[in-house]
Amino acid sequence: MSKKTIAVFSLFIASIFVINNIHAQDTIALQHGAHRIGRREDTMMQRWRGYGLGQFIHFGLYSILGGEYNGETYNGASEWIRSWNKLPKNVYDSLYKQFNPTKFNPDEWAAMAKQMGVKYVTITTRHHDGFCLWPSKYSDYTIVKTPYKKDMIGPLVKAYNKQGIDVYLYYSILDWHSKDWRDDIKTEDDSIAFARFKVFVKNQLTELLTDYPTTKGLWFDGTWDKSWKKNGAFTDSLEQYLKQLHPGLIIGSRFRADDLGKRHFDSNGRLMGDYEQGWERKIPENFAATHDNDWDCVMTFGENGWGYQKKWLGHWKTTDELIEMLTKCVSLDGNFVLNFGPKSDGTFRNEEVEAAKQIGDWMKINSAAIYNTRYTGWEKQDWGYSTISKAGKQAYLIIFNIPVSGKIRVHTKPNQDINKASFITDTNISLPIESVDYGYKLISVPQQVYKTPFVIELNIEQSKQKMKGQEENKHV
Ligand code: H79
Repeated sequence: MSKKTIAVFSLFIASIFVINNIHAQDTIALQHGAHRIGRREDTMMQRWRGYGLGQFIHFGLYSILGGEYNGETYNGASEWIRSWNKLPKNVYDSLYKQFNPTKFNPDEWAAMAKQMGVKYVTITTRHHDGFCLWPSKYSDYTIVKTPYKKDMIGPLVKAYNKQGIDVYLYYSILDWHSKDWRDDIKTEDDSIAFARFKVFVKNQLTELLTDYPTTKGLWFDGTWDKSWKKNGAFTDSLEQYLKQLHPGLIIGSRFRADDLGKRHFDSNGRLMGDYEQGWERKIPENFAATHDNDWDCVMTFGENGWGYQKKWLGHWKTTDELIEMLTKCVSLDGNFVLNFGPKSDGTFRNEEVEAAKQIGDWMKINSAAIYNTRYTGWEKQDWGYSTISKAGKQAYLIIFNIPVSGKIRVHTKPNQDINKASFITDTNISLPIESVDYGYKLISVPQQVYKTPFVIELNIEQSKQKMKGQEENKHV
């Protein structure tokens, strides 16, 4: 061996030693931690990333009560009413005998979603009460036992798909109805019962993916209990099994636990799942808070409560508030998913119908700012939020707070210049652009009363060099 070969070989050995050491210092050895670092980049996940707007549907036995029992209103979320001690459990567990959504029309549901501009829908196949909206052969607590009798999931999947909307199935791991479900495993009996429950869950999930093959992903819930967290190896193998069964399947981070029972992020802080699924009724404050992960935010119209609620307790969000939330999510690389809780007859409350229509009317004009756009990386300004097309040629300023000056201040990245600014509603008319110190651009809009959030479209020119006047805003 020549001296040179020995030197190269020694360097190689040394580098392996260093790499291993870095890992040894940084990481906890895990068999069931994250299996991927960074985002999933396949076609299905890119499609997911481009959705922008989604719809959530909560429909089940709780829709009958609408958050009330015996003339009293339950103070919690309506789909949690079974856990209220003023409602006898056997009363809830007999509700299936009157579940009969005779006015349920899947084509109407899908048409409403299409008009609203949603690209994907997540439907509760089974909430925490364990009641199944599809005729599962593994359960005796399903739609088949109700006066309605017919499958609801199949027709919904078909109707939404016909409108070009992707379907995701919500499935809660919690099961208040099952004799085998446990919130913790403390005894041998618990262990035996929960082993049966795990087989049941695997069977039901296999059944759902087999019976509804166009399903794009599963939205899991109720995975926070100790029983599930103590089963990291099982949850990992189940996720891998589901993905093999259904290539391309999308599963968020609210599903499995690692070796040490950590959820969402493993014990080394790495995301487990295809996107971060922790943003329930809340939105990241800024891009740093997303840790550069894919994510979606699921949101209610009211303060809390996902199933139909007869009386609304607290604030009901206006269309402009919802559009602002949608825009904020998309500007931070997330999707916004708005929840609907249909009434037990299968129709939607008027407020939801009206809001869906208004959002759809806005989307018809402005959806280029929402679909297939991403985080601009630009300095956040007080007037609203910015998004940019995948190819980076068009950027969008979604304006909620118009400055008194009528000047919209923008700071692009150093290699981006703005060729043209116009209202998205009329790209033939150019708005004046003025370059000022420290790389800012001021876009002037007519000073008038704007009644709805509006969008300014920018044509962006990308260059390898810094544009003139875009030096960093350094302190002197
Ligand atoms: O389906 C909707 C809600 O019913 C469901 N997720 C949305 C999409 C949901 N269930 N529970 N939660 C949301 C909040 C969970 C709260 C928790 Fe706890 C606090 C879980 C663990 C601590 C509630 C209190 C459950 C156990 C103790």
